[in-house]
Amino acid sequence: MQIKLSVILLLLAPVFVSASSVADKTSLYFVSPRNGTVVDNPVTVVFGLSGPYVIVPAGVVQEFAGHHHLLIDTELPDLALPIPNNENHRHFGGGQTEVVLELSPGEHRLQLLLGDFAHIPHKPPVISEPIKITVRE
Ligand SMILES: [Cu+2]
Repeated sequence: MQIKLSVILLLLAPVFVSASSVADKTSLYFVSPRNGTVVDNPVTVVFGLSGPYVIVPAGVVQEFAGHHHLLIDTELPDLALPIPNNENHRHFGGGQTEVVLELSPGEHRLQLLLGDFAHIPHKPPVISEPIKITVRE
């Protein structure tokens, strides 16, 4: 009985670890601008993604795939719900990997969050480190 249980656990283990290990191997980051930089309008923001996750348009149901969301001057939303769609939560459902923004002068916080076909963060979520930039007058 002990042996059978061990075998079952061994067989199940990869199923439990795969989603988190795939997320761990994935890196979501800003190619530009760099954290802490001072920039001029318009600001070209380039999204970087490396690892097993890939970018697909919204609506495409595919494992370890999603589309970019840019969070502007806001904290992370509820990760169990669809990401809000407003000025502070921009969706790139076409599969875009960059955007040109006009931002008000001053400091801004930017963060990237991947969402699935239904705009819901993955489990576990794929999130970038937040960056701070300063837009010149
Ligand atoms: Cu979305």
